[in-house]
Amino acid sequence: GAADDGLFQRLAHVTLETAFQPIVEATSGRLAAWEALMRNHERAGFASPLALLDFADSIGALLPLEKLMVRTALEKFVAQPDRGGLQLFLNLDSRLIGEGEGLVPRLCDHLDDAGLAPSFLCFELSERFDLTQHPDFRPLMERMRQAGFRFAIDDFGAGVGEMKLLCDYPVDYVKIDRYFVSGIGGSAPRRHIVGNLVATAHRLGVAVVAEGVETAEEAEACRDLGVDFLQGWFIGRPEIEVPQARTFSHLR
Ligand code: G
Ligand code: G
Ligand code: MN
Ligand code: NA
Repeated sequence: GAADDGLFQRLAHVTLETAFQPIVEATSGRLAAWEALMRNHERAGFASPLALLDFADSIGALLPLEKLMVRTALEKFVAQPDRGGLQLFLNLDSRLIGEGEGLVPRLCDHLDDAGLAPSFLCFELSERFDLTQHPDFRPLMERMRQAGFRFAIDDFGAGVGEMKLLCDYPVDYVKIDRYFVSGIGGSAPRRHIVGNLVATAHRLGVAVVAEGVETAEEAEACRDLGVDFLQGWFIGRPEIEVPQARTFSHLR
């Protein structure tokens, strides 16, 4: 319809950018990883990557959009001289991880070209796609983890299904939703919930990332509770510029 025509016009103006946001080791402040976040040029004006992704999905263009996004992210990252030991976290739509056209083999090729091992990539699983409804996904994840890829549960606690994922899916990280991090220093419920999640995750051999850390107080509370990694505006905002390996000394 007319509204769609307008969207098509806007899609013609989309210029994809990749923003990178740092993830640091909670105790040392050492840079551990970057999360790649899709951005688009303001002339296209999709307010959020989700709006752009939903539209691409509605016209059957989700796969090419995400492939372009991954390629852009990898190219930017690989241009870095100082990338040793760092990981890249990706928010790929889980349907594409499992699809038949070979996103994963392609990824392996890209990584190979760049001299990177699969363990360099960590896929963030989100509730937007209910993995538990797709029995093929878990064996795929197991194969991918054996190949070295990593998985994280994104926005942990914000939805309803994450506990099931933690129970039955082979993940490497849980990323605690910022709802539980915001004001954690002054919130006994948050401290109990995060403390218990850390204990549970560690027993399962899973590392914990706190998302949305906006203040020094929140960073300190998370660290005191045994959270392994910190991410949020206090550490660093998502930035379009090519990432540099740095130490985040204001954390110590
Ligand atoms: O960065 P921002 O807060 O605007 O991101 C909004 C949402 O879009 C987040 O939930 C994030 O996980 C998701 N997102 C960001 N980049 C990508 C991407 O490349 N692919 C997919 N599928 N989701 C993304
Ligand atoms: O769903 P996902 O966790 O991938 O979404 C990540 C989004 O959260 C990013 O788009 C980013 O812009 C946003 N974000 C990252 N750090 C912070 C923060 O410290 N505070 C707030 N309010 N948003 C953040
Ligand atoms: Mn994410
Ligand atoms: Na998240």
